[in-house]
Parts: sequence; structure tokens; C-alpha cells
Amino acid sequence: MKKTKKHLCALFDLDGVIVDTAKYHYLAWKKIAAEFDYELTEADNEQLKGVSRSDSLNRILEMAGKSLDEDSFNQFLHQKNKDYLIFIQEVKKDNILPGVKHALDFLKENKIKIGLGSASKNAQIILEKLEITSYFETVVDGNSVQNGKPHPEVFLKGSQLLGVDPEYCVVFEDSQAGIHAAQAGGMTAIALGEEKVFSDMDYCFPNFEALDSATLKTLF
Ligand code: B16
Ligand code: MG
Repeated sequence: MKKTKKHLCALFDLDGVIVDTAKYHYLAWKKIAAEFDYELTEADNEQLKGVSRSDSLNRILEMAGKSLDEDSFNQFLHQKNKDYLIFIQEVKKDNILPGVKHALDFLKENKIKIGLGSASKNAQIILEKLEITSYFETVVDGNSVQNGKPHPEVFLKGSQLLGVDPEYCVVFEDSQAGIHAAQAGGMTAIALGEEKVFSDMDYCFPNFEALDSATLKTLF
């Protein structure tokens, strides 16, 4: 990894970065899309990652060539979340993705500030289920922003609350919308996942296991 400036804070995305809840969002949306006679593919789902609940439904409606009145739109949002909450009932601390706990401990030991920047309105519940709430000095989630990713608001708010200039913040993301949000905020954007699905990131790693202490030391 090329030499980089030392960063002072780390902003974590949640779904797909800390825990594999991205698969549950996919299953819940697939069920809704089927009601519009549309088969939601994994490629379609890639475009929904990091995108807010209502923006996701708008995109699915566009894919399916359908439109809804406001009441039905809200009912589908409610139904999607109801199904999603059932899926995540079983989430527990063993579900933290490999390498994430090591990174959180590394950052804590090195006095690097840690924040969450998630589009999800369910972020707090999931952090509690994973028993990692105490690592996060600030949690910015779908309940506290006006603009969803790729708008940088979620990360800018996080850096502001942590008192760190955006250029000294690292963002860990699994979605293209989130990478664009981090870049738009002037932060270092680290993509987690397959390199081919991303553009405009600063670095890409397959997962947190690849971010060992030596790599973390280069960043922080
Ligand atoms: P909710 P992240 C995002 O979380 C998910 O990637 C995205 O699929 C989901 O639609 C969005 O949260 C809203 O989630 O319905 O729980 O409010 O990746 O930004 O942590
Ligand atoms: Mg995500």
C-alpha cells in the first residue's frame, strides 16, 4: 500500500462492512419487487447498497416500470422493513464480519476516533445486537440526515461531531453510493469488496481481514 497521510478518525458504514446484513436487505427487496412482477437481480441490488429505504423503493419501481400512490408507497416501505426486522432478529455478536473487531480494537488502542455513518434507520439496534455500541463515539444514521448517500451529509456530520477535518477521516464502505459520498466529503474512501464493482475509491480491500495491523498503521 502506498504511503499516505496519517488519519485521525475512522467512519464505518454498517451494512456490508461491519455485518453482512446487506443480504437481508436484498432478500426483503426481492420479495417486494416480485409483487411488481420484477425479478431483482444481484446486479440490480448492487445499485441499492447504501441507498436509503425510500430511494431504494423508487429505484425498484423505476426498474419494474411501475408507479405507486403515496399510501401504497408507504405501505411497501413498511412491509420491507417488517420483513427485514424479522431477518435481523437472529443477528448476534458472532456475526461481526472477520477482521472488524481487530480493526476496532486497533483504532481504540491508538486513540483514533471512531464513528458510524450508515444510511440505515435500524443502525442502533444492529450495533446493540453485535455488542459494539461502546466503540462508537458518534452514530450518524438514516434517522439523522436529510440527504442519503451519495450525498456526503452522513459522513460530514460524523466528522463534525468527532471534531476532525474531513481530509483526516477515513471512510470504510461496501457501496458505490457510499464511496461517492466519502469522496464528495473530501475524505479518504476505502472500498471493501470486489474491486470491479467500484470506481473512484482511494483503496480497495476484499474485506477487513486484509486490513491487518501493518496496513492500518499506514493509514492511521
Ligand atoms: P434501513 P449502510 C444501508 O445501510 C443499506 O446498505 C441499504 O441497503 C439500505 O436500504 C439502507 O441502509 C437503509 O436501511 O431500511 O434499515 O433504514 O450500508 O449505509 O449501513
Ligand atoms: Mg453498506
